[in-house]
Amino acid sequence: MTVAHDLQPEEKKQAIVVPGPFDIERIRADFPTLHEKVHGDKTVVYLDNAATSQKPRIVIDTLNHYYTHDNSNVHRGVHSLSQRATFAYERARGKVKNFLGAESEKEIIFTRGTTEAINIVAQSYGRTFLREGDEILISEMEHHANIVPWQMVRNQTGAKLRVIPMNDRGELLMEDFYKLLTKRTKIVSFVHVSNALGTINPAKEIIDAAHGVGAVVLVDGAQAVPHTRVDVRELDADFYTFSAHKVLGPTGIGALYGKRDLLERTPPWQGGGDMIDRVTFEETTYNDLPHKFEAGTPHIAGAIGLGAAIDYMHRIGFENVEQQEANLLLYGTERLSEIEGLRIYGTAADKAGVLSFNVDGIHPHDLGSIMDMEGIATRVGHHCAQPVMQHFGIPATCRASLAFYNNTEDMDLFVQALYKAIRMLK
Ligand code: 7TS
Repeated sequence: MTVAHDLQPEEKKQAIVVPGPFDIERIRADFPTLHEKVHGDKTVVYLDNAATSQKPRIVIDTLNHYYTHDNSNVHRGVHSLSQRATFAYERARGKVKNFLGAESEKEIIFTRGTTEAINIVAQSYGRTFLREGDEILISEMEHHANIVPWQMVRNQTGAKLRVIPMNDRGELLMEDFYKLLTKRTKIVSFVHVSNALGTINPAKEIIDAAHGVGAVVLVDGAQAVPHTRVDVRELDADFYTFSAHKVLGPTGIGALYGKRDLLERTPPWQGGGDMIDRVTFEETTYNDLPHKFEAGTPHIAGAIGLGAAIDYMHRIGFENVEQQEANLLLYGTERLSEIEGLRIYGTAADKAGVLSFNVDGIHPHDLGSIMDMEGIATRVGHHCAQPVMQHFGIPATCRASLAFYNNTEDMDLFVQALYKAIRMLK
């Protein structure tokens, strides 16, 4: 029986929130950090959402509630607090399952984030099944988290790493993809939405083609799930990964989705508590899915906080998220295009809310620092996608990345600060 005391704060609130039309100011009021001041009296204009999102009050309250009322270890206590913690943790898994459109909770592994999820697949699935001469296919626009783990497993197994090139708009060259895809291709691992360019890749087409040659497909969804509804069964992805902190949740938690039969066939990654069935000094048998892949005490509060974040995203609604971000992207692109000597990197036909750019003769770090003095939070650097920078022959870009809680005023303040920085630096 659920008593009122057991309710997580997001559920109490859910009971009284009536979904209404998209009211940006009311939404912004839910995010305390959007009202923070920096450099004295400058209110933060947060345009670094691809690095991490801000957190709504309900997520912060949920973490607080868990540590205040339910804190205990999961899966091992007969006592009430442990049962409450286990209930909340496993319920969060159910929310992730629904969020991704998975068939079963057994297919949802909690990880530290996208990076850990990809490493698990590379080291457990990849290292077990790859043979010398097999090929792993990734793309030119991958985050380092979807490059380095494959290089490591390549070195361990003798497999080869192949790369799908892109054009100067930041679109994958699909003709080259089809040429690279052969019977030797065993794993295709690609980014759903590029963090450095904003490109939305044709995921379904890539997955279907990869399945045509018998390859297994991992999709790095770190930049997709904050902006669009994802359905892993519709996509037919074999593995799908994301990080909670980019979609309103806490850091240190994320998820790996894997098709059940694949996860069943894949050996565990780490050994320890929770992932075992029976242990003797001679041998160990492993726990059922998903626990087989969750050795040790997990980030319990983080998972519950992610559940609250998912509930919040559902209340906003992905139609609203997509509409708001598309409007801001269009507006931002137009305003930036008016600036002399400014080049936008990433102009794909299908694009998410990322504006990566440079201004002739100015180092992006200088732009970023001066804009910060005005309260504008952008990202400067290679965005952990150095091959993208190499493609364009540049060391870095300045990147403004959007979320549904940004508004037109944010874009105006950003562009105004950019003009000021250019005047100072030219
Ligand atoms: N994949 C993509 C596409 C990403 O954008 C990121 C993080 C990761 C993987 C790694 O995620 P993590 O949560 O495991 O660290 N991207 C960025 C970024 O664009 N700026 O900072 C982090």
